[in-house]
Amino acid sequence: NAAGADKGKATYDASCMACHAAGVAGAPKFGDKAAWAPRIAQGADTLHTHALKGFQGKAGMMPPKGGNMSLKDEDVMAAVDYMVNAAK
Ligand code: HEB
Repeated sequence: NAAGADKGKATYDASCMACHAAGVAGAPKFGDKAAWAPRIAQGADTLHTHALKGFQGKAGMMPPKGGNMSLKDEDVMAAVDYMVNAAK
């Protein structure tokens, strides 16, 4: 919904953009369809879990909640959905 999308963007801008805008240290770049396609193929549950709990992949290290543990789970998941929608 619209409120969720706003929250997703706000969370992305505050806590995810630092790495995902430019693709720092192996982070899949915002809006890069080729980089996101195989990740999106894992399914939303896996992407949400990796963003919440952190994830060591081949490209690098995704820190739990992007390193901002004060974020609410629902806001982190909204940020993931915002990033996924931008890369479809
Ligand atoms: Fe990140 C990855 C989300 C922040 C780094 N990420 C990622 C993914 C997602 C995300 C969904 C995919 C996963 C899979 O594929 O499974 N992030 C996110 C969010 C945020 C973030 C939502 C906010 C909260 N990141 C971040 C930061 C950083 C990062 C801040 C830096 C420090 N990531 C990253 C990397 C990666 C990621 C490096 C890749 C990993 C591999 O290897 O693959």
